[in-house]
Amino acid sequence: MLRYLTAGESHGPALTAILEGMPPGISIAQEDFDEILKKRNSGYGRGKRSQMEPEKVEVLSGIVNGKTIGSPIAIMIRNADYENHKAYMAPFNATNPESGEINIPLPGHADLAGMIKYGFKDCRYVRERASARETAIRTAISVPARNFLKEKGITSICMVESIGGIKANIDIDASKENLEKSIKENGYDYLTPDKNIISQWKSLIDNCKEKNTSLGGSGIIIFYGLPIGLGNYVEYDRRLDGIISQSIMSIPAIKGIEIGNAYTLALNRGNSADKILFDEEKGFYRSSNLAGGLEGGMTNGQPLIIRFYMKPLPANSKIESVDLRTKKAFCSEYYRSDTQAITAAAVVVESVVSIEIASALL
Ligand code: EPS
Repeated sequence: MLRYLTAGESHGPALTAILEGMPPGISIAQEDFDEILKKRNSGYGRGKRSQMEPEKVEVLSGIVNGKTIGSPIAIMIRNADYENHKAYMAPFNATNPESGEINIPLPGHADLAGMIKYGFKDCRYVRERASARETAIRTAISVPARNFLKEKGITSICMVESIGGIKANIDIDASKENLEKSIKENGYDYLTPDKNIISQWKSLIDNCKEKNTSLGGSGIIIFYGLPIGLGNYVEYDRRLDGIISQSIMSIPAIKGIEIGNAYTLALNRGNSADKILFDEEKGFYRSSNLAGGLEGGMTNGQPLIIRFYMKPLPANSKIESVDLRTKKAFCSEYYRSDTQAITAAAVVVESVVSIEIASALL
């Protein structure tokens, strides 16, 4: 079984992670980290912060000469923006701690509940750790798991399905090769196989950027090549659908997930299960995949199909809040943000699920 922890504040010196349980002998290259982090950071409509971070992974342990050695893997990404926040984020002898105070809790963020929970007098420390910046290191620490899965013939794709209510036309039953090819051709900016949607998404993003608002959306992740029986039905906490859901719902701004055709099935009356068929050549097989590859908490040999739903990010202008010092109504102010981060979220969802699938496989 794999387990991992991350540490790091958004504007602190660095993000770090330790992954324990990877077997020895898995090939890993520096470029594997570079490529996946570039993909996470590339979406059209990402904010200034993502452009200022070089996202260079430093491997501190567990990988020697391009292969895992079975011991815990520790990695680090330094935050370039720390230089601009040192006055209040330095671990010792901060020169101006008060200058970092955040006194208007941002609605939609962890700010208010977090500061009350810990008894902080402002929101800085909550904002720093609750920030989606943390998902950079979660993406990076998925690389050993991704490479392990690839060696076992398990691959995945991630894509954006909708931005701001404008939905792409995606045939999820198309071959993996075709989907992958179209996504690649359309580029990391949009991460979608539907070329025709891009101009609409672009004008929507440009429009929202001008107004300092942000867009919600949804994405699809598909895993191929999974054997039958990953996960378990015998105990609630070993059901793979539950494990996967937790990992996805822990990503900031993700408010819902769907496995297979769940939301459509919920409207159905009568049986909506995928028939079990048998053929000498194929063995047991299914002619449909409404269940999205999971039945009874286990993989059933079909592609695993996951959708995630992300809310707009809250750092937009003028949401009603309260000034913590005066307790008077005070609108939150615009703070630099991502106009859309659904492209990034798609990569992050694929990353956290890769770790859980690798863990189940082990
Ligand atoms: C985030 C706020 C923004 C985002 C950040 C998540 O950062 P900053 O506060 O520095 O402007 O850019 O996401 C990332 C830095 C990232 O790498 O994805 C938040 O408050 O959650």
